[in-house]
Amino acid sequence: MQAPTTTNAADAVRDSAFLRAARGEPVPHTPVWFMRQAGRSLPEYLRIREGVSMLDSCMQPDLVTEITLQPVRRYGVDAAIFFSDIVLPLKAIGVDLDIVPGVGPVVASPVRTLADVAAIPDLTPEHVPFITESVTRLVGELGSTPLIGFAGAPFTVASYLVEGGPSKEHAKTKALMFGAPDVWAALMTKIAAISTAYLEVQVAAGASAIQLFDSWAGALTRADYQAQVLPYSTDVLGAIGRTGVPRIHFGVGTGEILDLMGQAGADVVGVDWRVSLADGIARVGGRCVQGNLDPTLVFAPTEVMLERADQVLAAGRAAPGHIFNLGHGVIPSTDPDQLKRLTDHVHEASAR
Ligand code: 1CP
Repeated sequence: MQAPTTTNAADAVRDSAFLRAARGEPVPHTPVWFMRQAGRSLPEYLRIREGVSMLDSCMQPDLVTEITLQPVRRYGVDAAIFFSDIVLPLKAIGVDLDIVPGVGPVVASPVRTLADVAAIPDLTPEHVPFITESVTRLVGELGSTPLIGFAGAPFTVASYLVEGGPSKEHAKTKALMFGAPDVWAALMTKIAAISTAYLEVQVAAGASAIQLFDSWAGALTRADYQAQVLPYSTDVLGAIGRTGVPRIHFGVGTGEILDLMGQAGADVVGVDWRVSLADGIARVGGRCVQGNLDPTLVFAPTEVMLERADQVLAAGRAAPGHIFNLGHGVIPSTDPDQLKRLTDHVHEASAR
């Protein structure tokens, strides 16, 4: 009896609104999920994380499974995003780093030289058995709901490695890019291989789509993005393309480079809220899009939030496929009830 159940669930996932939209196929309703839907805006998340550090929680399959499922249960979103962090693969291969509460990822010895890059090992599945276990368990628990795996794109991960922590200007990272092209190329090549291997582990264990987060790519000029960053993200997306799962490519403040991000080979391009979705669709020409309600609209009166959601839905009809999302992650002080109302509204207003 086990085999037919598994097959039915796999068929239902393949036929889900989320994966249909990512492939540009007709959908019963516009699928919706929220970047950072698991995490600090949920009281059940805060409770389960009490006394467990962020990185430890990412390495415990029971916690990863529960935290990933929490927003699916609460909101009824069309996809789960795997609970982890973009620096987790670095931790797993032995880079000395921590996620400091209220700060973010902090790296003990920032990367500056070719020797620093050479000291970073490649990632193999043996480094991350807990990822394989967590994804396998989750796919079993999720039934017909697809699981999105994710990784950081080379530029965004490089920023943490070079700066040593969160940064607004990414000045040291860009200085390395401008001034030490050999170190830059070696570092970006190394991170691209790590992100690819990390995504391959998630897909092999059953993730049915992936998102490549290049959150800080909007800090670059078009020319620098095209010459110094795009080729490495293209390598990651190309490698994952061979697995057959849809690929989403997202960054913040990327209006000026959205067309280039589309050229990196993703099936779906994430649009942040600063660009109107209509403009975003025109810029990525012919690709599916994800987005892009301003994440602060959850703090507006509900009717205002829903009116703006309707505008996003209407604009999304011009794309071959549209996945509704916020234009960046859920803000921690967000009222979960607003996200529940938003999810229900997207489903009802877009039902065809
Ligand atoms: O203790 C805590 O709760 C720490 C907060 C936290 C959480 C809940 C961090 C630290 N990471 C995460 C989980 C996480 N990170 C997820 C899974 C949850 C979900 O989406 O539902 C994901 C997808 C990420 C990805 C991530 N981490 C990105 C890309 C997405 C984005 O928001 O742009 C980035 C840039 C990071 C780095 C990071 N990790 C944590 C923080 C606070 C940050 C940002 C720090 C900065 O401003 O540079």
